[in-house]
Order: sequence, then structure tokens, then C-alpha cells
Amino acid sequence: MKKVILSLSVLAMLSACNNEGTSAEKIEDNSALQAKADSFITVYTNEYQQLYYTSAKAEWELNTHIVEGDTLTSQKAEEAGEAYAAFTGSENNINAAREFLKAKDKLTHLQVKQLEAILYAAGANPAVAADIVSQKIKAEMEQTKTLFGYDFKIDGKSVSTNDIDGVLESSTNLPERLKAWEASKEVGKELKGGLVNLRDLRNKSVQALGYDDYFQFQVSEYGMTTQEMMDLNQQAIKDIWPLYRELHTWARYELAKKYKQPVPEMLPAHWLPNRWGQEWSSMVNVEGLNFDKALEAKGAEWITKQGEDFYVSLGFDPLPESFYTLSSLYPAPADADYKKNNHASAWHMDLKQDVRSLMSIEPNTRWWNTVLHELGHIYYYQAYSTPQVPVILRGGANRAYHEAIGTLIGLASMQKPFLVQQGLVDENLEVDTIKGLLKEALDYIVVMPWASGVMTDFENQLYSENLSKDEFNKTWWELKKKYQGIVPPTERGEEFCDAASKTHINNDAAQYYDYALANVLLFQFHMHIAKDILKQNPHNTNYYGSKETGAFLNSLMAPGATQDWRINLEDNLGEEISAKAILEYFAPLMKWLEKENAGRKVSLPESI
Ligand code: X8Z
Ligand code: ZN
Repeated sequence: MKKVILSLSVLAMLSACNNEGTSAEKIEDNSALQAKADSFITVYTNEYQQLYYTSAKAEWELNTHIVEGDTLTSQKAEEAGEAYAAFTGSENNINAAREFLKAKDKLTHLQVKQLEAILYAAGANPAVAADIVSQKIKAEMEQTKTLFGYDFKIDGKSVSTNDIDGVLESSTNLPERLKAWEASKEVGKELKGGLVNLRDLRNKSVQALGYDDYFQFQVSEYGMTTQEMMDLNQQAIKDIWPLYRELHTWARYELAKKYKQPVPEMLPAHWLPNRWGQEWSSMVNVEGLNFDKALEAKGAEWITKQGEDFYVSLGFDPLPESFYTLSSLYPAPADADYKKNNHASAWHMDLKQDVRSLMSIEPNTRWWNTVLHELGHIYYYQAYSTPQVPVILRGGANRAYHEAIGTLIGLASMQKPFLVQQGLVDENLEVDTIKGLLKEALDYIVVMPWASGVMTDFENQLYSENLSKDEFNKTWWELKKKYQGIVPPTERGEEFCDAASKTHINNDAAQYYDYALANVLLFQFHMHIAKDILKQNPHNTNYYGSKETGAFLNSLMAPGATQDWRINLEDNLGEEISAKAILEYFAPLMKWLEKENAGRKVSLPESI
């Protein structure tokens, strides 16, 4: 049975509005209308925050303790999710917000923003589609349990995703790599039915409030149309394409040498050091900049503390004690009777001070970067949890901003002057700057055709074009080839669902372009910090201890979602979103790659 939680006070307030005639235009006096809007928003906020927290706690439990056969935890999460959905999607709330917005000229900017956010929240869970919403919540829980409860196996032996990543990062044995890669994709088969069902439920739930499809709904949070978002992403790919093309050529020749194989036209997926071929940086070891050994000696706990110390040095507050006591930061013990979500995330549980992260930190460079990324989200949460930012607007300027901060700190944390100061590398070691740039490009450039191309194109087709389930894998691999120049090691028929092996396809649907746009933005931020604030070489910075840098980051984050992101960017940088900065940063590498690849056969087309 569906529970409908709607506080008496909201109902009372709404009926008061109704008694006076709902048409807001009738009310001449701005301040009277603003006072009414305020009381509606206040009552809404209190209920919202409480339901959000209850639902977040139940979801947290579901993601951190997945026990086979346990139905109670998911039942609780479902109930909490349904209560949240029933409230945010209630007709009363939708009608009230719409009614107030009819007189938006008479309301304050913050009120309009909040009312729009209330409508957006309703868009995902409208009561008019209550049955669909309820099915969607159940299906999402099931998908989470299947994905993260999955028992990955190599040669019949259970392995963790950290184990699989380890093989793909370091093994030179192709049959061993193939097994690890194939093992990582098996979960997709189990998820395909759920994905088909979720696609339909997600689409139907947002269509009830007038959105065309779920992709359009997600994009609308940026104040953009689907076409505008697709164009922005296609432009980003076009901008970095010449550099990606050189990296692709370089990687084909490099890996062929490493595995003692003929140079392939396209990159076989199991040759790459990542399950999806989205980051290749571990292909390069920069003498002097490899601090895996140092991290191993320091341990996983040290990484989190050191990450926090970096942010504190910029002027941010230390993390609340509850972050450490309530987060789930390390892998479940090998003999644990539960599994946990193995993909890193950061949670703003109560939209106030209860901030947590879910990770499986191991002491290596990959996790060092991930810790800094997640702490970026946490510090963002803290930056806008202030009286100036209403609870309903405690989100990023846009979602890409949220993804950008921690990745920016990750970029800064890998530059030599910072590492020397941390005692992680030796000051006297000569560092090959171009190799350093190459290593960075293998993450920051390589992820672009994946994020803006494969993921975004696939999800647009999935949701907006209702991609046939008989063509999921065919389409997936066509896009992998087109955008990334990656091919499957063996035939991958429709019994597989390789897209579904990616977490976000299942439970962060239709928003992966966030990461691509974050990359573009973070280089704009970095160039500004390096040149205008630190007055340092952008390839050799040390942010540590720079309060001015902290203040700049804070000015990006502190307004939360109270301001349009384009205005925030204009105010802070005086520019629009643009790939100019990322291209400028990697310009010296482009020259080096052109020389290095001279005479080599290039297989990607000149333009995309
Ligand atoms: O999902 C993440 C973060 C959590 S927001 C760890 N990232 C993307 C991915 O892993 O696919 C960070 C970079 C891209
Ligand atoms: Zn993130």
C-alpha cells in the first residue's frame, strides 16, 4: 500500500490559499504574496528535509550492507523512498508551486528558484503516476542489489572489482586480462531486464508532468534542452578530437609493444587498464611521480586524512567527526557476510551536517584521486549548507560543477611541487614534464569521448529514442568504436548488456555528461588558479596552503543552486564554458605526440 505523507500544516496552508482564491494574480500586494510563498516554502522544506533524511539513511543501509536474501533492508528503503516520492510529487505541492509561479514577477529571485526546484523534484515522482513511481522505486532497489550484490568470478573463484581493476592495471598476460575483462561484464546479463524495465518506468514517470522523456528531464536541470546538451557534448568531442586521435594512435603502438602483438586498427577492450576503457593513465609511469609505494606504506586511513588536510590548508573547515564515524570508507572484510556498493560516492544525508562517503579505499594512486574527488563533493555540501542557501537549493551550480571540484583537487595533487611538499616524492628527482602531461591526458582527455560520446549518446538513444532492447549491445559497441576507437575482444551478442556493467547506467541514469562538462570546467578553473591566483606554471602548481585558492573555490560553491550556473561562471571567470583551457593546457603534449606518432598509421578519422 502506498503511504501518502503530507503534513497537516501544508494542507492547512494550502486550503488557506484556496479560500482566498488560488489565482495569485489577484493578489496585488507583493509582500503579502511573498509572505504566503514563504510559509508554503518553509512548511514544504521541513517536511522535505525530514523525508529526505529518512530515505537517505535507508538507502545508505541498502548500499553499505547488501545481504543475500535480506528483504527487510530494501523494504525499508522502498517505504522511505515512497514516502519521499509521495510528498515531493503530491498534487497539492505541484499545484501550489505552479500557482505561485504564475505570479513569479511578484516573488523574490530565491522564491522563484525554490518553487522551480519543488516542481523539478515533483517531476521525478508525480502523484498522478503514483503506480509507476512506486514500481520505479522498487525496480531501482532491485537493480542496486543485483549490481552490488553480484559475485564476480574468475576461474570459479570470487573476486572483488578492486581485484579485477588490479589485473587490468598491471597484468601483461593477455589471456589473464581477457578473463578479468569478461568477468567484469557478466553482471550486465543479470541487469538487462531491469534496465529495460527501468527505462520505461523512468520515462513514464516524468512524462506524467509533461517531459518528453527521462533524458530531457535530467538535462533540464541545467536549464537546457536535449538538443543544446547534445550539441555542447558533440562540440567538446570535436574540440579535443585531434588530441584524442593522437593518444589513440600512441596507445595502439605502445600496447602492441607491451603485449608483443601486431598493432591493431582499433583498441581491443581488454588491452586497456580500465573496465570501460575510460581512463588509461596507469599505462604511463612517470619516474619520480609514482607514489604507489609511498601510499602503500602510509595506508588507506592516511589517504583520507591527507586529503582532508589538503582542503583544510585551503581554508576549509575540518570534516565533522561524524564523517569518520558514519562513513563506509574501506572494503568489506573478506569474511564479511555482506557486500557493499563498490562504486565511490558522497552523500549529503540530511542536507545539513551529516555528510558521508561510501568507498572501498585501498592505498594506491587510483584511490588517492577518488578520495580527493569524493571529498570535493563533501566540501561542496558544506560550502552551501549555510543560512544563505535554502535547503531546497542545496545542490551544485549544476551537477558538473559538483563533479569538477574534487577532480580539480586531484589534478593539483599530482603535480610535483605539491607532492614534494607532502614528502611523497623526492625534490631532487628530475620529472619528465611531457610524460607527466601524457599521464594526465590519458585520464582527462581520454574520458571525454567516453563521457560526452558513448555514455551520453547511448543514454539519449535509450531514453529519448526508445532504443530497442534487441540492439542494446550492438549500439553500445558501435558507439565504443565510433567515439573511443575501442572494439570488443570477442563477439558480444545481445545476451550480454555491456552498458549495464557501468554503475551510472543503472543508478545515475542520463547524467554522465556531467563528468565531461566537469572536465572542461575544471581546466577553466585550474588555469585561472594557476595564472591569476598562484602565478605559477599551470603544469607545476602547488595549491597547498593557498587561502586565496580556497576563497575562489568557495565562491564557486557557496551559492549552491541559488544562481544560474552561467552567471556563476561569468561572475567568477568572466567566460563561458569552453574547451579552450583544456586545449591550452595540453598544447605542448600535442606537439610531442605528433612527433612521436610520425610515420605511424592512424586509424581514427580526421574529424568526428
Ligand atoms: O563516478 C565517479 C565518481 C563518483 S561521482 C567516483 N566518476 C566517474 C566514473 O567513475 O565513471 C568519477 C570520474 C568518472
Ligand atoms: Zn563525483
